[in-house]
Amino acid sequence: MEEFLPATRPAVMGILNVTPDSFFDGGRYVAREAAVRRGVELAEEGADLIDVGGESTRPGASSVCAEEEMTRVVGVIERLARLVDVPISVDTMKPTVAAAALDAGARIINDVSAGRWDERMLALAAERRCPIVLMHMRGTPRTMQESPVYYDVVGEVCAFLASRRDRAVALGVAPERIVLDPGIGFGKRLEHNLALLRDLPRVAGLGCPVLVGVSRKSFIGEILDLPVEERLEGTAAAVAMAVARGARIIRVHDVLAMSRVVKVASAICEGRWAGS
Ligand code: HH2
Repeated sequence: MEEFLPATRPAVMGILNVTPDSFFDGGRYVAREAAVRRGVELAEEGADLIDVGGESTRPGASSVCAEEEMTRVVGVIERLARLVDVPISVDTMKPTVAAAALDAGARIINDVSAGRWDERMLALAAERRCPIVLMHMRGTPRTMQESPVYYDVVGEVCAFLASRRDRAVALGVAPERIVLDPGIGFGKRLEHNLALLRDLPRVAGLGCPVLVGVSRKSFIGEILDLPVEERLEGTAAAVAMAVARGARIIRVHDVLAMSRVVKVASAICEGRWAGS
């Protein structure tokens, strides 16, 4: 995965949801042209990676069949891969969608089920020798917010991620191609999300690059009592803290603003910056 990450700071992954129902950008980029234009804009804003998704994973979202998901993402990835020099990841739990996306030019798989939805995803990553993001989630998007209970959320998430990493390695994925993600907002209450961000160094201690997705999520809305459109500053605070605690990839909607946040937070932590 290192080949896709900047040497001096964490990477900024721009979100491109080709869906009618995503919690922030749902419906904005359903038309292929609009999605491709947004992808180019994300690249121009400074995205190091672009994550293209065709199925919303917001709490309670209903699932989409593989054919529909493919129709949404494959054409967009094909066009975008020709237009921008930014590696594209595909945000999907379905190996058939991931395979078609890789054929169309995506280079990374982002599986929020960590290969539990369909374990053939791990075999696919092994076969294609591509990096894969393994994320922690309780249950499925439909059920994940039904009273999540943990005794030790950080310990349980770390144990889950370690076991999914080991499973991926057993199925042939090279350890250096694995990225781990604590799954902020996926089957977690506010206190669980805060504990995971506070104790992020324990997740990073598993030895793989860590991806964190906090962008405009509801835990920020709960703290500030603000709707999704007004969570930019809260996102900035969470991004800066995630950088300080060892995140290597930050997944965000607002690439221009958050890449500035990442650069300053990282310069403070590392004492170096681009050009230093
Ligand atoms: N969060 C979302 C979707 N995919 N992937 C990873 N690895 N980590 C995340 O935290 C993550 C993710 C949810 O955000 P978004 O894509 O904006 O919304 P939706 O699922 O409604 O499309």
